[in-house]
Amino acid sequence: MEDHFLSMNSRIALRVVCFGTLLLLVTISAGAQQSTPLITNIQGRDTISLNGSWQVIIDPYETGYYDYRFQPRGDGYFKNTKPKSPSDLVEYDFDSSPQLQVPGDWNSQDQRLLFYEGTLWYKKSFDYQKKDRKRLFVYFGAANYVADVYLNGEKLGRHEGGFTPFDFEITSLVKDKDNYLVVKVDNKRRRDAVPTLNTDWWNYGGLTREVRLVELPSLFVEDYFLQLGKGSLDEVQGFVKLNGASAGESLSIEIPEARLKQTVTTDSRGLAQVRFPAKLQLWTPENPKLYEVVISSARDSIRDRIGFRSIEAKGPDLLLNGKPIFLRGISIHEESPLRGGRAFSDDDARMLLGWAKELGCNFVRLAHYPHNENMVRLADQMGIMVWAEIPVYWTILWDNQETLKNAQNQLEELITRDRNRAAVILWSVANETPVSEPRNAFLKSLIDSARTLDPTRLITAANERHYADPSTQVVDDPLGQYLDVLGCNEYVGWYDGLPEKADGLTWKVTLNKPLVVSEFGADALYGKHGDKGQRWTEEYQKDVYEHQIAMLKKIPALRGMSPWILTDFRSPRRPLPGIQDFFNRKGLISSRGERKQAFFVLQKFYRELMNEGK
Ligand code: GCB
Repeated sequence: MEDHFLSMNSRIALRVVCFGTLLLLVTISAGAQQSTPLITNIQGRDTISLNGSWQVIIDPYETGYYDYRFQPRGDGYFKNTKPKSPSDLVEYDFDSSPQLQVPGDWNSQDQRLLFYEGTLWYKKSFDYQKKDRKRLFVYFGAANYVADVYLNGEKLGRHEGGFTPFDFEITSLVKDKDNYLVVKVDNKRRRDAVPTLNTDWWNYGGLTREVRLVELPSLFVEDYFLQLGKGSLDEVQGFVKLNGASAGESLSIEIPEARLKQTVTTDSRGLAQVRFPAKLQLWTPENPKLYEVVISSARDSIRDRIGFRSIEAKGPDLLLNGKPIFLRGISIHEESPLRGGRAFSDDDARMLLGWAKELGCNFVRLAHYPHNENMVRLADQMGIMVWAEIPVYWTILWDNQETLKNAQNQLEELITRDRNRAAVILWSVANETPVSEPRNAFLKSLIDSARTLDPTRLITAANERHYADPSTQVVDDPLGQYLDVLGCNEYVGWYDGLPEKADGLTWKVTLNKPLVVSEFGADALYGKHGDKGQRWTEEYQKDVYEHQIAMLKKIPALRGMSPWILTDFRSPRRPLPGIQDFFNRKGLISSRGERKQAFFVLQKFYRELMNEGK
């Protein structure tokens, strides 16, 4: 299996998508070690969970990694060394160290770690019954932010980016007994990283999503992309990629309920193009129909539940399956208000999306980074359309090639993971980024990649707007020319004047494209009451929503909105004692699950829209 142990000096990832024309994107990422190609649909695989208690060592000085001359140590904590005799000096011991739960951020599990930004080592031991002709991978749902992964003292690789999955093949390293998997996770913020130093959310560190061992046959379905072709309502297009295969392997794609079966053959890269006519019940928010799809090769078979629908922008209209829609949305951070900390479980997803439904939403903006896969899968089942985004936020280093590569990689991992989900209609490449030539070029390059990786969905970004004169707001960010949908954040009534300022504003959108107001809002502490002119009260927040809704109704190109935000969330930028206490209080729901007055204002508006058939 040594030849499959792809990792060492460079990675060449081939992603080929056929939608009319054959597009070939070759990503060559240099770097000392890399993960193996991302495996799609881990949930559909035979896996062994490594979730649960892991031993941890807090290491703010990175003593487990560097020696006293600050050179990487050959005998770092990843060796899990034990003293061999009473005179041996070993200054750490995983087995008597404290434990943390995985999945889970470290900040919300130990009060001492609430503000911690640095390195923490995780260790999990396991036995494994090796199976003939099976390959074994270790899969991480996400680790924030840089993860260095070791098995039995050997380095598997490094992954950068806090919100996307990665995996490593461990077939040749795993033993029957006493394997030890060690992960160094470092969440120090860096100027050149994605996101950069400055954000408005908590920098939750650690193994924040699940960890699994994945058993696969020698030739296995690594990735697939099956959706209706762009603009089509009756043709499935895409590809299947067979890992370990060369030309001439036969694959079938079956949708049993629709009595459809298609056979295709791989090319020299193990890749098979797919295209077949299919009369299917289309996925809509009202009827989120998912079909069981079975992909089989001689030695592998995987099932998924996939919805089929089309999404297009035509002039200012958004068309779902050819029919105009309005996005009744809300923005959501990946935070579990009741438990505290990063959301990761099915229950978390059910709670957050359940609240969005209660509000009357058919759409959520999963801000400001890729949320966990459960969330997107549940949105698929519940009929909630999704805006998915990467953490290109505020002032990224636009001129830095490494930063761009990093953002590209996060985008590729997000799209690879989620492009079979009908719920996802929009990929967003950025949030509130300041206009400049280098920024435009950086984002244009991300937009191009997104289109290559997925030609079926619409591309957006949450941009800003400016004043042409004191009563005219203009949406004319130059990035708009490359986008399908114009996202725009504005805070009239909170950072920008008082609530009634909205009444006198006219909006101009220079391009003939759909506009989504991707943020507006105001902070309110649940239970704090007063005059509507008093900041931080529920009355003030409610007033902002009332004036905003009246203003938004008058924008002709408006095709959706995702106010900021469903629930209060932690942010180090929000220190005001007694009010914020390190929470951004723009939630319509408090950090204890209580609905604020503005919740009901938005709910009423969304009900009106629904009654109008929107
Ligand atoms: C924004 C950001 C969002 C912040 C929000 C706020 O424009 O996109 O991340 O949390 O404003 O509350 O200031």
